Amino acid sequence: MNSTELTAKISKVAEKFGINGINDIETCNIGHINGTFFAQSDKGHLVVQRINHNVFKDPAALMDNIIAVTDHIRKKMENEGASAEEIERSVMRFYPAKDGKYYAIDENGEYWRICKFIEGTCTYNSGSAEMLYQAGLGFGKFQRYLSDFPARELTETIPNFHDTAVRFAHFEETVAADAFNRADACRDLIEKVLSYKDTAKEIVSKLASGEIPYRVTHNDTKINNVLIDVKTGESVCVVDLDTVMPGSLLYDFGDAIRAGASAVPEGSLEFDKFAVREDLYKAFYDGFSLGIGDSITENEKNLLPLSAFMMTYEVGMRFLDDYLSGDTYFHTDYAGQNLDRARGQLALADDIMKKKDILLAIAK
Ligand code: GN1
Ligand code: MG
Repeated sequence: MNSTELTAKISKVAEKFGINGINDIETCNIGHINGTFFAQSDKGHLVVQRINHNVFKDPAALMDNIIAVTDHIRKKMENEGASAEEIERSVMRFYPAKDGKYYAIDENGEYWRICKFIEGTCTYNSGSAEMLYQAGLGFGKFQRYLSDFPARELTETIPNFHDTAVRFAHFEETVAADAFNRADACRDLIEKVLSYKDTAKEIVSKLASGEIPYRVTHNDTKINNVLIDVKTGESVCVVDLDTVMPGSLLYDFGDAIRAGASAVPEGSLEFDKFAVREDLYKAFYDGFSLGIGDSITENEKNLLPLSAFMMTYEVGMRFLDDYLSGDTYFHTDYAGQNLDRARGQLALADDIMKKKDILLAIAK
């Protein structure tokens, strides 16, 4: 789409929300799932997103979740004495469409939503210890605000999202089918994934037995999902709320370590450089535990290093599964990108497993 076509497209979407004067559109290239655009308008700076409804089967329920969660956080902040201005900056604000729904469907059956752009903020794919600390604080606080949210009211936007055992079973089926004849090109990685069969069950079985509690969690805590104030470097707002669902604190901790505490970021082709950095792990842990308050249990604490392994392993397996399935889930920019992503993540997972004891000592 050229820029005139894009302006026409976004303008037409915005109209459904009663928003006019669209200009200055920028395409956001971060994220593997939704389509994201920034635009100026008569209502100010906006984030316009096309919801991937191949991934999110029920966009209406997804938006109900997001509105409920953001309303809840706003109320809690208000009760804690935060100013209206601070709340506006800290919590995502979505615009209703003309029909009152928080999404609109275009002529091609695509789902769109619009929220306010929070000025003076940016995101990082990787960062310094201070940045990791801030990201930890942001995600920790987010979980604390939702600690009394009635989980029953949330729709599971992607069933079994972090059920690593279910994902493992799916992976076995994908390998057996090998529908695109790609398995021979990556036997080493397939064997690696399969070698962790028993480990894959560990966290989900502890959740099922009640050894660790279910909580309302974010479930996609890449550090670029926290907006950072460009002037102060402080965390401002947690974004990408599509997967807020009942889960485990470990999912949020582990995924953030995977994405933020690696020596090289996801997507790097320097496969031998994937390694967990202990300083970044500690920084995230410090921020996260401060943000979440005293509710982290001893069992959860003991499982933090395993969670970092698990989330890295899980996404490595998901990338490889998608590669073997013909690249239908994660957006790719070149052939073989999901295989490359898998290679990096599985190398990182191995490194985390090797350093489990060192990482455990950090949180003690
Ligand atoms: C996807 O939303 P986005 O693109 O940041 C994925 C996450 C993965 C991540 C890997 C809904 O996140 O689970 O960890 O890619 N989101 C969904 O980069 O599947
Ligand atoms: Mg996401």
